[in-house]
Amino acid sequence: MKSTPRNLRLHIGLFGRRNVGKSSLLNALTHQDVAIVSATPGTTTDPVEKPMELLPLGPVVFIDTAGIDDEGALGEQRIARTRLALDRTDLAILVVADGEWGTFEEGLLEEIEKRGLGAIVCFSKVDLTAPPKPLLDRLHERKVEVVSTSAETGAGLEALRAKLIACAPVDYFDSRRLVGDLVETGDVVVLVVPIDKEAPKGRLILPQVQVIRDLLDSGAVAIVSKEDELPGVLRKLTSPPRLVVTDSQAFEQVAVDTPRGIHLTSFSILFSRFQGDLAEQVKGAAAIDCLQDKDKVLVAEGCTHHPIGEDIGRVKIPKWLAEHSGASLEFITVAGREFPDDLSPFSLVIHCGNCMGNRREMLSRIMRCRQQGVPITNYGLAIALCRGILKRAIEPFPVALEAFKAAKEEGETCS
Ligand SMILES: Nc1nc2c(ncn2[C@@H]2O[C@H](COP(=O)(O)OP(=O)(O)OP(=O)(O)O)[C@@H](O)[C@H]2O)c(=O)[nH]1
Ligand SMILES: [Mg+2]
Repeated sequence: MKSTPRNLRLHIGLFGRRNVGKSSLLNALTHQDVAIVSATPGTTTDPVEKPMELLPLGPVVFIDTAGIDDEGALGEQRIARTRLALDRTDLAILVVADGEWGTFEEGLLEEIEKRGLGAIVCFSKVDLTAPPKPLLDRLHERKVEVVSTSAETGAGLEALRAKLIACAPVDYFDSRRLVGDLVETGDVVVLVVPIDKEAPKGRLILPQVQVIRDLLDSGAVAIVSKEDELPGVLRKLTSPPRLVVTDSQAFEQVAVDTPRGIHLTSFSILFSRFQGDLAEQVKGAAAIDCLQDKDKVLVAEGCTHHPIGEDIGRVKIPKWLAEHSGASLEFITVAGREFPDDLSPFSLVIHCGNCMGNRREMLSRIMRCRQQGVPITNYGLAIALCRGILKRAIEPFPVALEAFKAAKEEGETCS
């Protein structure tokens, strides 16, 4: 799989005075020692760029800048370089420590807003000092997004992640590819589409159409086949296809008919990656193996009228889950905009593929689950897990495969 080009990554800039904890915040958010931290003001002298996967947003670049309240000639050069970093920024975090807010912060916030960038004011080091109430009120009145964090204790980091989702520019969510980034011009991809009684009359469903369109946009060739015809299609091809994508419900048969050397995945997995967070939702699928009697499972449908057969969320998934887990489970279904704030009663959330929905909303839901420690997966991933084929279906996505293996190891004790 090709990595995401830098220009498609969301660029998140960390700005603020010297020593306010910008580099510490970056390290805490990413769980890595990416940037040098010290008590000496002016530690970061040049902007540092770090491309990475920030769950659940996806590929981002963090720009850790030099603190810009410097004086003198050297300070001016630093200020100039830090301002240049604003040019590459999609979303700015303005870090403030000790409630210190003056013309410097005002100027920076104005500049960020003037450029039409998303802005989050982050009060850092809250383990030492709480942000002053009058300042909080003022920022609130101006509708500025505010969050309080401590890199030391980890407080507020999840809230900051949630704000990053809420404030990321719309085009970031539109720039992702469904499947086109997995193929090259001329590649052949076989799509397996069962035509059963649930298939709508006379047409394909939207996720299938979107996959075909995205393949065409990449110059790839899409062959569409029912599951019974797949072995014949594979025999007729002079070289193996780049990828086979199947409807989750036909996965078992398709897995048998597709030789091991060929990458195989499902429409739901492509949609989890495109609309949600595949690694997180794969971890959620692994949690199915930990379900116990009397556990409550929330089934969330994005549409009030689900296009793929009425009963998948209400009948089939509950049946398969009960069969697989052997537990007597209680299912609660919600649809459309409805999604509970309090997820604590639930042991698992199973969401539809969200093919009609918006990614920001899906990520916010995933985020809410993460914050409350409730695993979340989607229909197709849950089906694949119940049928023992999830691992193969995520082989084309190494990050998700690693997340799954780690979750399975962790879940062995099901604590
Ligand atoms: N108690 C506490 N100390 C913190 C926190 N975050 C950072 N610090 C300390 O504050 C000092 C400065 O942190 P840095 O992360 O280097 O700050 P910076 O904004 O990157 O500084 P420059 O690169 O010099 O502009 C270090 O001594 C950190 O250990 C926090 O949340 N709590
Ligand atoms: Mg620094």
